[in-house]
This record gives sequence, structure tokens and C-alpha cells, in this order.
Amino acid sequence: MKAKAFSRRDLFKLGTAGAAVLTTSAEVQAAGKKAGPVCEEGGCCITPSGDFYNVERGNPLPYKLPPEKLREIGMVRETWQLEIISDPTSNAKIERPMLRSEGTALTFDRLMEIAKTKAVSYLKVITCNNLADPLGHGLWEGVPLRDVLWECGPVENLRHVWYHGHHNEDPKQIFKCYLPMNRVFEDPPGELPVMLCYKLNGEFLTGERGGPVRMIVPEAYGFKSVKWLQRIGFTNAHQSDDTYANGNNDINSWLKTFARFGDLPAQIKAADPLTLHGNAQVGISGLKKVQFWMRDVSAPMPPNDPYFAKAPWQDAEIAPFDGSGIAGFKGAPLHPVQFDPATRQPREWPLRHTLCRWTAKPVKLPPGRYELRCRTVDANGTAQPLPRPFPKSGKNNIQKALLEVVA
Ligand SMILES: Nc1nc2c(c(=O)[nH]1)N[C@H]1C(S)=C(S)[C@@H](COP(=O)(O)O)O[C@H]1N2
Ligand SMILES: [Mo]
Repeated sequence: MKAKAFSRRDLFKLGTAGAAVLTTSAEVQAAGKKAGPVCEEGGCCITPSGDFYNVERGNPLPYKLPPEKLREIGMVRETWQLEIISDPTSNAKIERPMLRSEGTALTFDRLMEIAKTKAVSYLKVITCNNLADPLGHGLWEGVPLRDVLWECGPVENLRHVWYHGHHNEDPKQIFKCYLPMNRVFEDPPGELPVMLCYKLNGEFLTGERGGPVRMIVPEAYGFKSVKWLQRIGFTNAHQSDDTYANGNNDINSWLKTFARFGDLPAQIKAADPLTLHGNAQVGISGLKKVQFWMRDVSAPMPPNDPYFAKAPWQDAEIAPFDGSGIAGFKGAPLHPVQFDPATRQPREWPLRHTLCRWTAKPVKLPPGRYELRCRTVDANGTAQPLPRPFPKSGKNNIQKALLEVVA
């Protein structure tokens, strides 16, 4: 018996009103049933663009406007324009703002011109910090944000950039984010650049995926990767004021490492081998191993052990790099932080900020009822849900699934 599939897609179109629905979704996931596009084959877990789950607000959704309107507001590549301004409420100084009114806004053709020498590609998973399952994982292609920002001649009083997407010119529908200037202009060692992204898995971004151009912030939760990008502002504001700061979200959180189960049976026969499997998100602290624990519910729980640190965890195996989605890729160069340019092999495996697949060796269980759990141990040796078991900064609770084994 397979877990009942259901679509989360429509749940998220409710915007903030969707919060109540998300609770239900979390309960379903707690019972071990998947609510995201689980990768079941290959090592690289590339999600086709249309299989991503959407987290989106807007009434109407910008990409669902009629074709003439899409052209008019710049939601197609031919008419897309990005404004880059000095925040009017700030004294940030830039020499060459890019403005629609002056015909200097960045066009898609100009972006492609810059892309000829600057474009890069990297793997990244998109995960909402309020949802347990990643939304999708792919090879994103774009121009580092700083290469475009430099064209504006930034000078001084610069502490953050903010950016927002199309929002029907309704302030209530705006989706806006901030990034510190240092993050945009200088990548910490081993880190990927923030990019103005126009392709996913070798294809131009669809409107549903955030096209013509979306931001991609490699180490961040989904809300920093603003879709339908329309305007960027340089500001001297010393604090961020992201849309996602509402609702108690931790807007500075970077991706956590955690494991999830794929589709599992609810019941098996004692004669049938069970193969546990699933996906793991590789957060900022990397991934050393995925582990599982099968507890007969009649056995006592370990006392005073909220994270089951003393449980008899067993190691699963992480699917090796197999080149899927990478080997034949003809787009912009794979970023050297992730892949060796000469061999096109990953620098490490699995890569940070990505999704990978894991499986355990088949086992047979005597009849009974079991709780199945999986967890990660990150490259620092810290087991899930540590080091940050706090809500609203990315979900990484240890997942539990229930299994009945019958004679
Ligand atoms: N313009 C805009 N960008 C947005 C959003 C939005 O509502 N509007 N949602 C954000 C949130 S909260 C998430 S989790 C990701 C989801 O990306 P996806 O729909 O491509 O999976 O998009 C982000 N970018
Ligand atoms: Mo999100």
C-alpha cells in the first residue's frame, strides 16, 4: 500500500491564508508520507522545472496575466526590464542608476551580453523555511548579481541591497528581500555567488519558476530567491526588512542539513524485505552520513533523550555522483566551487546547498509495529536536528514513519 499522493501545489496559492493549511501538511508529513517531489533515481536529483512545488503569492499570480499584460509589464524576455536604483529613503550613492523612465533599465539582451563572459551554473535546492520537504532541486544558470551591480557605479553609504518582484503594483502583494553588501560583492571562501538567474536545467525560466529572471541565493531558504524580479535598490539601511520577517521567520537562516523518507509502505509481510530510502538536504554544514532507526513500539523509549541521540542508529548509503543532468550539460560553466573545471567531477559529494538520495540495505523485520526514523549527521559531526533545532529558521525535525509488519 502506497502513501496517498496529494498535491501541495494548490495549498500555497493561498498566500498568508495558507498558514492554516500548512499545519495540516506538516501533520501528514509527520506520519511519514511525502509531500514534495522526492527524487527516487540518479545521484544528482535534478527536478524537472514543472515538477517543482510552488510557493507563491499574488492575486492574480503575475505569470498568469493575459499575454498583452505580460508584455506590458515586462514579464516576458522581450520586454523585461530591471530597475536598479538608490533607495529613495536612503543616502546610498551610485553613479549610474538603471531606470525605466530614462531608458537605462537593464534589458534581457543586455543581461545576455554580460552573460557571455560572466555566466555560471550551479546546483541548488529550493526549500521553504516553513515546509518539511524541499520544493525542488536543479542546475541554475545566471550572472553573478555583483557583475550587474558594478555597472551602476556604486560609491558609498552602501550596507544592503533589497529587491522585489512583480506584485500587481499592490504594496500588500510585494515580496521583498534584503542582502548585506558583503554577501553580494564578496563570496566567502567555498561559497557560490548570488545570481540573477534566467535558466533552470538548460531551459529559460518559465513564469511559474520565476522567469524571466529570478534571484538565486545559494545558501538561503527559498524566500531570498525572489521570482519575477523587477527592481533592486542600494540602501544604507543597516537592517534587513524582508517580507518574510513577518510571520516570525528567521530571515538570516542558512540551509540546514536533514533527511526525509521517500514513499514507504504502511504495511509489509514479515517475509518481504524492507528497503528504506529517501532524500537528504545538504545544508551549509555539509553531510557526512544519513542514518535510520527502526523501533519496535513495544520497546521503551530512551529516557531524557529528546533528539534520540542515544538510539541505535544505523548507517544508510548516499547515492554516488553519477553525472545525471551534469555530464551532457552545455550551458554556462559549472561553478568551480562545486565542480572541477577540467574533470567536471564534483569537488566533494554530496555538495552543499543541494539535494541527494540515500538508501539502506534491505532488512527483514519480525511481525509487529515499528516507528521508522531517519536523520543526518553533518560534516561537523552534528546530528539532526542540531545544531539549530529552532522553528521558523528551516524545518529539520527528525521524521517518523509508521510501519506494520504482519505474519
Ligand atoms: N516574487 C516572489 N518571489 C518569491 C515568492 C513570492 O511569493 N513572490 N515566494 C518565495 C518563497 S517563500 C519561496 S519558498 C520560493 C519558492 O520557490 P519555487 O516556487 O520556485 O519553488 O520562492 C520565493 N520567491
Ligand atoms: Mo518560503
